Amino acid sequence: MEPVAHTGRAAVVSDYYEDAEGKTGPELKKALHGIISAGVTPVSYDKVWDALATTDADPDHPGNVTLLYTGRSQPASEHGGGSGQWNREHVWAKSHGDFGTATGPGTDLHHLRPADVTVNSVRGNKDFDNGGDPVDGAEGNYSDGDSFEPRDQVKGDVARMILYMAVRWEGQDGFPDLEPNDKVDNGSAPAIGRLSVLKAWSQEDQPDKAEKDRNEAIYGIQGNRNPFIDHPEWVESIWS
Ligand SMILES: [Ca+2]
Ligand SMILES: [Ca+2]
Ligand SMILES: [Ca+2]
Repeated sequence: MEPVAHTGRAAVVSDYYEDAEGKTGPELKKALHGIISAGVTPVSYDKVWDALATTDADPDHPGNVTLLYTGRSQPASEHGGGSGQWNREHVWAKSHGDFGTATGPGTDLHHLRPADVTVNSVRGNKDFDNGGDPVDGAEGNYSDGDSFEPRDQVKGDVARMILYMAVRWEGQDGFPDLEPNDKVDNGSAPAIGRLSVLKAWSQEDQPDKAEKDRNEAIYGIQGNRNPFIDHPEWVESIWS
C-alpha cells in the first residue's frame, strides 16, 4: 500500500499538536485523545500483515521486517502460525479489555508488531514488569508466571505503545477504556501494568530513528501519530 505523503514534517507535527499547546495532566490527555482520534483511517485485521511489512520494514534488508522481541530480521512473507514464522503481536494484549480483532484497538497499528510465533506465545497476555527467567531464543527478554520484560532496545517502545493505547481508547465506539495501572495479573480487565516500570522504561529508552520512522509510516497509513514518540516528556506530564 502507498503511504500518504506528509511533506515538511516539522511544520506538520507542530500543527498536529496545536490543540495540546500549553496543557498538562488530564487536560493534556483529553486534548491528545481528540487529536489522535481525528482523521483516522482504520485498518482491517487482514490488512495488518501488509501494513506491518511497511511500518516494521528492515531498512538494511529490503523485503524483511524486524521482529519486536527477538530483533530478528526476517522476510515479511514468512508470516503465519508455525514455529520460526512471525505473527501479529498485540503489545496491549487483546484479552485485557477483550476487544478482539474487530477494526478498532485490535487493529490499531501503533501497538501491533511482528513477533516470533513462539516468543509471542511466551509473552501471551502477561503484563509488563522487570524480572523472570531468560526467554528461549529471545536474548535480553525475561518472563515469569505473571509478567514479561522485553529487551532493553524496545523497552521504551513498549511503554509508549501502551500509553498511546490508554490515550487513544477512552471507552467510545463500543470499545473499552484502556488504562495502565501498577499491577500484574490484570487478567481480562482493560488495564495493563506496571505503570511505574513502563515510565522508567520510557525514560531509559528514548525514541530512536527507527521508532520515529515507524510513527511516520503509521501516520501515512492510519492517519494518526503516537504523541509520546514525538513528545516523550508528555508521559510524565500525564502520569506524574
Ligand atoms: Ca513477574
Ligand atoms: Ca527503543
Ligand atoms: Ca483510556
